[in-house]
Order: sequence, then C-alpha cells, then structure tokens
Amino acid sequence: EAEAPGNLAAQLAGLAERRGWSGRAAFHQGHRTWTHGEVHALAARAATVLTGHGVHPGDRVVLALPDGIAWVTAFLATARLGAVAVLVNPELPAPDQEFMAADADAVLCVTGPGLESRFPERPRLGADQLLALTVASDQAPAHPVDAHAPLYIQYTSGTTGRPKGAVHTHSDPKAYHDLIGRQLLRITEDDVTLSVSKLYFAYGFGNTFVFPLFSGSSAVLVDRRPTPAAVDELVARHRVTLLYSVPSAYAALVADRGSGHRTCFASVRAAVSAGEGLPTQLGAQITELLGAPVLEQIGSTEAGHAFCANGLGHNHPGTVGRPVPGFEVELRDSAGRPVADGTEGELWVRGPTVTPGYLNRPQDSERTLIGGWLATHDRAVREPDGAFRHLGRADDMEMVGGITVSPLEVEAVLRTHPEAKEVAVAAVTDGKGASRLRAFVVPVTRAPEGLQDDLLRLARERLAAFKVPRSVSLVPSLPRTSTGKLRRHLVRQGAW
Ligand code: 3SK
Repeated sequence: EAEAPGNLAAQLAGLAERRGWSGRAAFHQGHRTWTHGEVHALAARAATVLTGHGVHPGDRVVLALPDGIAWVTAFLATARLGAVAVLVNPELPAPDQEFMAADADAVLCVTGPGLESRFPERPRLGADQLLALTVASDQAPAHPVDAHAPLYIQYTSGTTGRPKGAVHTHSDPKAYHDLIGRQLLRITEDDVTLSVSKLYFAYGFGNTFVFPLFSGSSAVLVDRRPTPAAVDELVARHRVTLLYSVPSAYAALVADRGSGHRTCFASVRAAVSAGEGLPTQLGAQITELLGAPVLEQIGSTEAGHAFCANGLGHNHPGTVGRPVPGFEVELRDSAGRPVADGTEGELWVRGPTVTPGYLNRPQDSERTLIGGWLATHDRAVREPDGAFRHLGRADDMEMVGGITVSPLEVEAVLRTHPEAKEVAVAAVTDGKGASRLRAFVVPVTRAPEGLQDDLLRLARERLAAFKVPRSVSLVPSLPRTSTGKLRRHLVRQGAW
C-alpha cells in the first residue's frame, strides 16, 4: 500500500492495518458483519475481477447498486485500480441510467439484483457475480495515483433538469472525515452509524462509507429506506450511536412514535439532519424522542459533503451551523456581490473538497464555479454567532400577484399544526390562468374534519394577508427526490 499513497483504497487499507482495526466491525448487513480487514481484502480481490472485466486505470465504472457490502466492495475495488466510480441511484429507470452511463462513457456497470435490464447497451457485472468471483481471486495491488486524480463522479439528484456529474478526487474523503466526522461529530472507533440517506448520495456516502472507514467505526447497511419500525429495530439491535436522516424521515419517526417513548434510542448520542430545512419544532421533537442533540447541516453534491454544519461543540438549532473548518462561506446578492452583514443573500462556498467541475459540462461548470467559488443558490442569513439560517433555494421563491413569497415561511407556520405531518406550498395556476398560493398537506392521521379550515385560520393569524394560501389540499404524500428533497416544480404543477 505504501507504493500508492495517493490512492484512497490503499490509504484506507494501510490505515486499518496500522491502527489495528483489522478485526473490528466495519459493516453490518442483515445478520452479517464484515471487519475492516475483511472489507479491504475483499476489495483487493474484487479489483482483480474488475481487471478481468476490462477495467483499467482512469476508466469509469457505474455503481448501480443498493446499499450493501457489494457497493462498498465495488467502490473500493474501482478506487484501487485507479478507475473512477460513477455513483447512481439504482432505482432510476433505464433511460436515466443510460443517460448517465453514456455521459460518463462507462466501460462497465456493476448492477444490483434485477437491475441488469436497465443497462441494455453496456457491459454489465451483477453484484452477486462480483462477490462470487472475488472469493477465488488474487489481491490486486493498488494503482499509484495523484491525490488530486478523479476518484468518483456523483450525479446531482437534480430537482429539475438533466443530472450533472460532479467530479471528486482521491483526497476528498479524508477531508470529509477530518473536518466533519472527526472535528464536528467527534466520531471514534466505538461509534455505530445508521444513515437513512443512501451511499450514492453525497450525504450518505460521507456518513456510511467515509466516516466508518477513516475512524475504524462501523455502519449498518440497509438496502432500502427503513420504515420507522425498521429504524427502531436497527438502532436497538446494533446499538447505533449516530443517526443520520432527512427531515421527512425524522417527521415519520416522530409521527410513528409520538414523543417521549425512547428506550430503543438509548444508545444514540447524536442525530444529524440534512437534505432539506429542518423545521425548528421538528428538531425539538426529535431531540425529545431520541434524547440526543440534533445537528443540522447543509452541503451539496458539488461540495462533496457538508460545507456548513452544527457540531457537538457548537449547536445552534434552527440554523445549518457555521462554515465547516477549512471552508469559506460568503453571502452574495443575485449579481454575485457581497451583501452587508445581517442581510439575506445566496451562499457562495470555497473549500478543499469543492468539485473541480462537472463532467462534459464546461458551460455549467463556468456558471457554477466562479473564481474558485461555488455558487450554491441557497438563500441564507448570517446569525451573530456566525451560523447560517437557511431560507430556501434562490429558485424556490413563488410569485403571487406580482409579490414574491417564500414558501418556506408559509410551510413553517402550517407545520406547527399538530395534524400536519408534511407541508408544501406553491403558486399554482388556477383555471383562469391566475397564480394562487396553494398548500398541500400530508396529515398525520386520517384527516380530522375541519383540518383545512383550521390550517387557513392558522395562516391568517400568523402571516401577512398576501402570504395566506387560497386553499389547502390534503394529499397522501409529497413529490420528493429519492434523497428526500421536495420537487417544487411538481408541486407547482399541482399534480404528481
Ligand atoms: O443535502 C445536503 O444538504 C447535504 C448535507 C451534507 C452532506 C451532503 C449534502 C448533499
């Protein structure tokens, strides 16, 4: 491993050996546990299998796999060869998969059970086959790469439009761990992680893959989003200490349990929330339910992981925290000029793990990465302690009767109703072509009578008249990306 110090797979295997983690648990899946030593040995043999399937240094390999040991093995094996893993949501349909595989010019797609048919035009290798062939293979040496060589490409989940592949390098994961995992979350060898967010997503990749492998701790791998009952069971079974989730899944957990009942969560020492704004009241309910602090953060696929985060040393509920150490964060107006302190602006970020650019998209890269700064299009205001209060996306604002309304403000008010589990507000065009503010609400239980009137009354009491929705529709669910972000363009269309 010493011959390829820049290679992430070599770095991690070397670290595990030097620190004596070889016999320590790294990943739990179902009723099986793999140690750090087993994981690195498995990956070194899987690298030989990938070579046998024509993968060379610099080649791109699509990983279209559910979370599991095969994902971890395939990622490390790809890295070991100096090839580049392309992380995609395995649930996407065939045309989306083909778009990304073609965009990345992938030489091989490693797919999960039953997913092979989504890649009709590409050389494929099933995960079962990869693991089966790995058993009899020799360990491949790590290919020497520069620390700034591409390691993986992550497609932006894209609430609208075509996905874009953000490139990240072999040096990025160590920075995620050192700056966030170690400094802010104080992860040690004894931690056990459960992340509702999946490995192909920036948040899940850091939480479930990077932090455990760099800290000698372990993570629970779950192939689908766990139900609240499954979260309870997994936390209790594995004595999970760090729970990472998104607001909609936390809301489901709170709604399922009510607050106060928390014996199965006794092991949890911190919960992390990202992916979407965490309503303050929900944050307080989770703290109560888990008996542990909730640390909100914000990041992006382009930044690699979080760029602002609360930590155990400094937690400011209702904010996404201060800039992650090593990152600079500025607030700018829509023309990119710095705004005065205390004024709302868009977040611009500069830091060690910001992508050098999107694959094959020089114009998009130029528009988003300006003078070394990443334009996030997230709106925020800085609090006196340096933490940022997130105010939604710059493209989230709604225009009603010529006035701009922040749907987040209206949603926050409606969400305080005890019967409102999830809320989305958008300007929807009515039958006469007029734009009207409409609220879509997922009720906690079967909607009690009069809920819509109650919600409108609440809005009238708490909001300026022009921010009060014209109507409230009760819906069974809201349109979200697979990572939990609201698809506002679908809400605006009023149908999904
Ligand atoms: O979605 C986010 O805000 C996020 C947070 C932490 C890490 C990565 C991401 C994308």
